[in-house]
Amino acid sequence: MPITPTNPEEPTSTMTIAIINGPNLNLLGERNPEIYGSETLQDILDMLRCEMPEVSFTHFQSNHEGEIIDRIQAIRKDNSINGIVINPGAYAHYSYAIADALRDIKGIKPVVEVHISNIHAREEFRSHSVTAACVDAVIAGAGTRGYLLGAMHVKHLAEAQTLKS
Ligand code: CA2
Repeated sequence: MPITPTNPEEPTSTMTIAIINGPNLNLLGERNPEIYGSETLQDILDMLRCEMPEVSFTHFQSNHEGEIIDRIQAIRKDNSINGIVINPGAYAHYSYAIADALRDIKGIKPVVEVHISNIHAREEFRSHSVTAACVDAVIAGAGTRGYLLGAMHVKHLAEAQTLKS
């Protein structure tokens, strides 16, 4: 974690968490409020920045599998990013390629998978996540607050990792 030397007597460390959202999540807030609520991705980011002002957040959304994999690979190499909160969207249910990319970062940087809806209480195909085994924790059904819970857990794991190193 980089140390920002503001006051040499009180060094403050900057933690950066990357938020990744998969396909169709750019439509949040526009349709299906009964399942996904009425907040947009921008509302979620504003909430994260308001609730965790000590953390810096980056955001990436894509409807394309390869772009999500490229982003995960870039974060693995980027020393300024401490961990990831990812909602892989429907890719969670079948993308072995994203699962492989997440498996490659596992143990190096903390990753929490978030689903806004309770995927276990919906259609059968949604109840299995192939990416879940490749991350540190999964939060499903907590609504958009799941991103905050995920970010808090990533922060906790990243701090624990720093203490060990
Ligand atoms: O519950 C979640 O967060 C999901 O990851 C959302 C995915 C879905 O395929 C997963 O099974 C569960 C899809 C998000 C689609 O979001 C839309 C929002 C508004 C309008 C259309 C789609």
